[in-house]
Amino acid sequence: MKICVLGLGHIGLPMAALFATNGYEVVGIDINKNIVESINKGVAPFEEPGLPELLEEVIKSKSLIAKTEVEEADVFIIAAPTPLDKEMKIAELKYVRSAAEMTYPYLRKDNLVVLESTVPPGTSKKLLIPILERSGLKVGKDFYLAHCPERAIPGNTIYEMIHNNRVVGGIDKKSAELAKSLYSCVVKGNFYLTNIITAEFVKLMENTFRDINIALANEFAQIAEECGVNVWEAIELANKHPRVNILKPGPGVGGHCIAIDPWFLTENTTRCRIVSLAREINDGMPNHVLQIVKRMLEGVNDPIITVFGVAYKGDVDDTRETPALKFIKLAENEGYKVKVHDPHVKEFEYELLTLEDAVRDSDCIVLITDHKVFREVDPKEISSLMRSKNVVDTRNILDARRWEEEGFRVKVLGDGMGKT
Ligand code: SAJ
Repeated sequence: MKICVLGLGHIGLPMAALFATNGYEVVGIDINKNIVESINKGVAPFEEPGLPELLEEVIKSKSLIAKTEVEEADVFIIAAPTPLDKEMKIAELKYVRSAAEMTYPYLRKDNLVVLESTVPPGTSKKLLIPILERSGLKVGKDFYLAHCPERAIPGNTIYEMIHNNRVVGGIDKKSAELAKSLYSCVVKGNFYLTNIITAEFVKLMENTFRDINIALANEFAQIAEECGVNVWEAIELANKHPRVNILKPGPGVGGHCIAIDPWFLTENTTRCRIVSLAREINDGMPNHVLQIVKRMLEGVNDPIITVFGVAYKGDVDDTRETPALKFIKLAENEGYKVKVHDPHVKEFEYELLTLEDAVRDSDCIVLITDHKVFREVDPKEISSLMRSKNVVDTRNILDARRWEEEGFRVKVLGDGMGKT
């Protein structure tokens, strides 16, 4: 059986490699020539644990080949990105549209098309089917269509692709069954079959649920600061309740999913209230962090600050929708000079400096990303380089006492018991 995977990003590439290692002939398609070249050399174009080894194996065995043009296959999997139009807060579906347009000339009787990309409810029916039927084939009669949204988390993608449960929505029962049997050679989790729009909706509900719960944690952090409570301790205690599981506050929500998918729900209805509010609270966090920094640096002339971490979360190199960017831009608008350090990230809108260069003459370290390496930074080694010794820890990962012993003033987001 031959599978054509369209879109070799964070989801498409690992999925293509997993199919390839499980006996399928896989052709991966991407419009970006550099990505295609890199994959064919066996080099993963982004950081993901386990992917380099997997890729090396399937490229060597030729079970996966990357190309820029679609070709005939038994199955087409569309894993194109669905970014957010930031001004309008609606899904930008041009990549899904163009993947469908690239597919339909090669569509043959009894083919299966699977949409993996996260989309607003109704997209498969309203956008995808009319394009695919330009082939002259009828969905449900001549070809099959399913939506099989991915739930794997960046940083643990390979494991989760294999072990997570999958919701599969079919345009009809046969389509869902075919998609299930295709994925079951890779996926060890359970399958739950439904119709196509429900599958689209479920995926958005999952990520919206998470966004709202992070917003709640962020609101608790702000209330705790005003009430003189340490929110981290309070959350730990509240979570001892058998039915409570509060998430962690932080500098905002980033990544390609949680910060975006809730808008795919709001664009389809006038009834979203809590969903939009959660987005607003989470998007307000970089500004809240800046207010903390401002209070710490009151009276400092020409302040220089150092941002620790621009990846959207710990131990990944991914900066998509990172709250760090908004924080940096707001800080610059405030007149601060901002220096950036992130040992995981290779490319960013701002120059990435070594630890020493980033902290030299700085007045404050603002820890945005919970990379493990930041826990290991020795305050003793950098304290003499800094102009004034201040740290804002938005993830509560530093050993505050150790930093304070070196003369640093430390403020932890959500800690209303702190001294500043
Ligand atoms: N965050 C917090 N507090 C928390 C948890 C996360 O502030 O307690 C922040 C993170 O720092 C990050 C953002 O939220 O900026 C999102 O991180 P995440 O770890 O929740 O999720 P992603 O975007 O890396 O991956 C998610 C996964 N969702 C989860 O529910 C864990 C994954 O299951 C989805 O499949 C994926 O999005 C996707 O593709 O939709």
